[in-house]
Amino acid sequence: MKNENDNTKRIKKVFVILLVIVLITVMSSIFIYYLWTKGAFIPSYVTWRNQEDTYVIGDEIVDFSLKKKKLIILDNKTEELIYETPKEWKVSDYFYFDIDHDDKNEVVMVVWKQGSFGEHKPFWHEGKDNKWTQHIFIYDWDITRDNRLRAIWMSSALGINVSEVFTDEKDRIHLIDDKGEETVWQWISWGLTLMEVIPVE
Ligand SMILES: [Ca+2]
Repeated sequence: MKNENDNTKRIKKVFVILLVIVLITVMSSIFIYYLWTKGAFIPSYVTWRNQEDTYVIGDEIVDFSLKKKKLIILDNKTEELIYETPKEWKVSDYFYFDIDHDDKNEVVMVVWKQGSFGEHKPFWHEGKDNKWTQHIFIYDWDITRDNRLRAIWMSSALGINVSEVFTDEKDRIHLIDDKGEETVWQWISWGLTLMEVIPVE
């Protein structure tokens, strides 16, 4: 009789443990799904580029390095750090070309960051703005600044699931989204303007 009681107790114990495991798994899954729907994770379709380039800009020679989602710029001779992207940013790609046709190259970054509103969060948006969104930031090279970069155009959240970015001979930017649709953007008078949508074939 005692053995039977012991067995029943053991079965009950195992059942309770299993029930707790199942509950924890279900609750965790629901929580992770909730975070995912709120944009708390960077999607897997993003192509993260690693690249190193050396540029002669005016009298300076500088090394650009995009590694582990961070862009840094070093003085080529002294190896002194000139610029690094804030740790809150994830840089998927960058370009150095004349996007605004003024015969000087700009630094163009494709950046993932949390909080698309920045300083300008609307009053009706409650809670922390921690959704990951993609942005294109464009900078002039400004010798008067210690970190050389002077922002000239900072996009708000692109609203496109950008997987890949490239430029063309007309100094336009092509964005490929997660479905393969391509959009072509060009600097016309101020900022980037959508010029063309090339649907998936
Ligand atoms: Ca330019």
